Amino acid sequence: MNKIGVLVMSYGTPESLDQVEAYYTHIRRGNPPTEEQLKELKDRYEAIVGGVFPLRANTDSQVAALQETLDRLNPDKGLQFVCYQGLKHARPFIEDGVAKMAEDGITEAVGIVLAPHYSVMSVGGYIKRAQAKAEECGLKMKFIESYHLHPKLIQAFAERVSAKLDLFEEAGAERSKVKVLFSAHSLPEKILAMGDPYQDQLLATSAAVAEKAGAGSWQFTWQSAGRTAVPWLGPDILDTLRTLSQEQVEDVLVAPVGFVSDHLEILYDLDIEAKAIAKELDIRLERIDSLNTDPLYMETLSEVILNTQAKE
Ligand code: FEC
Repeated sequence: MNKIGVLVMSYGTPESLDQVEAYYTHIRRGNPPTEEQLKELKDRYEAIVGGVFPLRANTDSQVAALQETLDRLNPDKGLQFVCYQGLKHARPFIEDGVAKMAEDGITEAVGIVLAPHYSVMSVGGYIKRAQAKAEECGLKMKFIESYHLHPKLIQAFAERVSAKLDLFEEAGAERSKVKVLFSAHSLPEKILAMGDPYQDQLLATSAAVAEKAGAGSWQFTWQSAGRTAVPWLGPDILDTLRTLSQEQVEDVLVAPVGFVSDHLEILYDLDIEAKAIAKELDIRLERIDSLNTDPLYMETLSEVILNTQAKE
């Protein structure tokens, strides 16, 4: 049977607290963090890790669920799609995943990132590394750059927004007055001058989800900006909450559409940090559930992967 490799790429996370330093050093392109920076990051992990680092387990589950969905949806029974993991900042690294495919005799593969929106600084970086390794291994690879408006992805996010709006209503809030705050990981501001599509794609996803979910009032905000000297895209969610409080907004639903699973940037930056600020401001802040292995998300990924073959 003909096999097509699927390189499923994700951010990666440490597997234990003593791996945090190496992980952080990798994110910082080989520059080790200061003691203070390391402690600050370890403290954040300690606040969310219940024995296992959530992103580790979630990426495993997503890849397993994607494999099952591909097996089910693939109409060509003479062709098998085989998933491999390739992580940006932890093992198995992107290069390890590509090398493993080559070792297993795979000659053609598709690369996809567990992040729906393209930026040269995010998905572009994953693709560049996978492509370089694929060339070295003599593997032919195609890449999916974004899937931010796939109808099933929009449906999955919209169902989550709508379910949480129902809860606000049950608690006595006026549905149309709940502010839906779409969010995504910030990036350095310089991407705008580079004509990067990241911001526009995120706004397009937000508008489509808001429309489908019938959200009366929504806006977009950034979150999780890096701790570096360069300016990052804003406003940050913490500032946005302060502004909303001044505008007498009492109910806020955050929908982090730039992320697809539970991890530090959701479980700490939103569930702990943003919630604490909201509490101070007397705002009721809720968050939509993450997609994780939502069948609609798995079908989104499968359909875009299968489509790469149909176009030939
Ligand atoms: O749960 C976990 O262990 C990992 C959570 C995690 C995800 C994630 C996703 C994205 N990042 C993106 C961009 C940057 C840029 C820098 C940067 C730094 C960090 C640090 C940690 C971290 N990121 Fe991350 N990111 C996650 C975790 N990220 C930890 C280092 C400490 C800190 O700044 O908080 C800055 C690098 C530099 O110093 O130059 C840029 C983007 C995404 C969303 C797309 C994707 O998933 O790839 C963009 C999850």
